Amino acid sequence: MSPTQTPDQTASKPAAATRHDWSTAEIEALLELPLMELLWQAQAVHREANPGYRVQLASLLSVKTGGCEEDCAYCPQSMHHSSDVGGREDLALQVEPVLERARAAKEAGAHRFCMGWAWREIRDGAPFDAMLAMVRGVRSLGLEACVTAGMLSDGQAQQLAEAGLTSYNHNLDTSPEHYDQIITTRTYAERLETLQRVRRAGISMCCGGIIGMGESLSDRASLLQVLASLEPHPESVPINALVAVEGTPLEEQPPIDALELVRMVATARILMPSSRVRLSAGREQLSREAQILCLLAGADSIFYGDTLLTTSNPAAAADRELLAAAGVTPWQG
Ligand code: SAM
Ligand code: DTB
Ligand code: SF4
Repeated sequence: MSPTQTPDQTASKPAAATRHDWSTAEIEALLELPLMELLWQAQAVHREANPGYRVQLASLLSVKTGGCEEDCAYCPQSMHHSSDVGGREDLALQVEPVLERARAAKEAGAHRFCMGWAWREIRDGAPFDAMLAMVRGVRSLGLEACVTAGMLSDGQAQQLAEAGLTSYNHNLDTSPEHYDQIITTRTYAERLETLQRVRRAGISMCCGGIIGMGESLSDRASLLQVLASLEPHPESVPINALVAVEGTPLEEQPPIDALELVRMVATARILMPSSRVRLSAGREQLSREAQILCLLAGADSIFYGDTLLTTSNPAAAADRELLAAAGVTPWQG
């Protein structure tokens, strides 16, 4: 970890007994537990790891939007899909407008500022230099900084660490078995290699996935098995429900039952006691009560602000009301 970084996890979190050897069968059994039993187990773990039930608010900004070479079936930003809005790069070289957004996010109560680039991989040059300046700027505001921008080299990871990057987001998205149904332009192994580069540079790892892409229960268990076998566990684990965007190959996917998301969150919490489990895309489709069940099941972070990357998210005021109704307190930036 670079000296300028803050750890993803707080000192108050106890080092709960963690395992990295969960089998897919054990995980599938957790996912299938009677809901009340699953929630009880998850709550016991969550309460020990996060006794104050604090929730992290992470704001998200798309710096480079669309025109991506990868063919991820869920993603509206792929150039392979008619949903693609084309390579909008208006912010990619403009550090100050991005920092303006970060300041506004902080003022609204965000604790982490996440920035996304619709790239297959980071390339050296002016946009990467701007990314480094954005990271330095976000950190100097006292916010955690997270970047998601595809694959990277060891040297680029090192430069991001030196700029003070808190966390790099790189999702595994689904199980190794289901992967080629979703993405054909890269492999699971490449994804894992990037994650190792992030780790080697001392940057926290943000890695999770999406449910609702036609995967089976055993695919969900298998994704969680890969995540839980990473040592240490990813410091943050985003659990997304597919936002089925028109023009993507998954546009016709039926919405998941909210309780499936509750089960996924609860199981992630049991497997990775000290990780931040982020209730991510798909919250707009959830009732207030379903979101509160996810918080009860162990989610301790949400995306905060009215847009994700290209799709919408609940309004900030609605989220403040949600947290107040649940009686949980956000981390202060
Ligand atoms: N290009 C980089 C990459 O793929 O790692 C960063 C940006 S990418 C949009 C970040 C993550 O957003 C994806 O890994 C995926 O998990 C999530 N995502 C993208 N589109 C989504 C959708 N329609 N529904 C839910 N999650 C989505
Ligand atoms: C993550 O797991 N989910 C966020 C963030 N990491 C980068 C992105 C969700 C994107 C949802 C679709 C969109 O807005 O384009
Ligand atoms: Fe590109 Fe990332 Fe979207 Fe895949 S998920 S198409 S890599 S922006």
